[in-house]
Amino acid sequence: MSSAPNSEIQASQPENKKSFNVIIFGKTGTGKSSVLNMLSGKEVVKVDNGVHGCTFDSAAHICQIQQVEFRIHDTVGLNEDDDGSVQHKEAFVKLYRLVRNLEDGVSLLIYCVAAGRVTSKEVAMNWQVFHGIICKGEVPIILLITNSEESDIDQDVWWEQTANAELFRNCVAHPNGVACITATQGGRGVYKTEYEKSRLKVEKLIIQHYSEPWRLQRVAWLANIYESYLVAGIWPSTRKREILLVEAQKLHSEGRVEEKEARELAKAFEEVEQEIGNSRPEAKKGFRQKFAEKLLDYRRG
Ligand SMILES: Nc1nc2c(ncn2[C@@H]2O[C@H](COP(=O)(O)OP(=O)(O)OP(=O)(O)O)[C@@H](O)[C@H]2O)c(=O)[nH]1
Ligand SMILES: [Mg+2]
Repeated sequence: MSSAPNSEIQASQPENKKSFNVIIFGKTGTGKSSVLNMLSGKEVVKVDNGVHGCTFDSAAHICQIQQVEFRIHDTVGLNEDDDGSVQHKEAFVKLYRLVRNLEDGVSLLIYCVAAGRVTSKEVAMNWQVFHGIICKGEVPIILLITNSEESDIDQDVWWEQTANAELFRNCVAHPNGVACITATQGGRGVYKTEYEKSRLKVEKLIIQHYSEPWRLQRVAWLANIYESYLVAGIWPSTRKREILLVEAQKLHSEGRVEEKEARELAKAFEEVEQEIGNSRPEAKKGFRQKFAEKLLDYRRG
């Protein structure tokens, strides 16, 4: 659905017409699906009040904003309190698959949190997972604070309030843009006005911050994923090996690496993982560097 033209928006738009991938992420129930519906102009995905999560698979819908086409992906919520559960692992694997399959790259991430309910643990985990897996600082992230309709303060003052900004700063989470929004029209449309304003705010942020698609080389990306979960400590070892093997095989079958290199890749990963698997988070952050060195050693014979 096209939005009304907004003269305030100054955006440099890439010339040729293509769609840009945008991924919405955040904890369960923070309004991710509602944001997608809001941008679509109709209910394209189900929203729910349930505490156990409503979206179980990612879904993508095309939204037209200011003549630019975006493919917006709704995702499964990652929750800090069921760390290690089957549900959590499955959610993680689904996100991993989604990103891996986006061959045409990612242009923007949208992080949803609910006003008044956001915790530092939630921010730390979600930010780390997405920042670590997907972009390593390369893909812009906008932060949407949903459920803002009840707040007495001027909506965008929320971010300026020390406690909130500090919560994000402490998690080393620096969004490129922030908006407080209402992502539901409410019963009998009580929030219709806030909802309409919110849609314009989100559209404006998307147009201002989306970038040319960013793709990570598979090998480097695999190292990123490893580093992220090592630091966050949220991936079970059997799953790690499974994914590592599948990825190494895929790289080989796609002709991106030689068979020898695929074997070296798997071996280097395993060795570095054993070396630093039980060490402290700071040491784990050196995973990619160690991995690169190890791989070089193998290549030198
Ligand atoms: N009051 C209020 N309710 C909202 C807002 N955004 C979403 N909701 C409601 O919150 C509930 C959860 O919204 P969803 O969009 O399903 O949240 P989600 O993040 O997709 O949830 P999962 O798919 O379970 O991860 C629904 O009942 C929405 O109507 C908002 O800004 N204000
Ligand atoms: Mg959902």
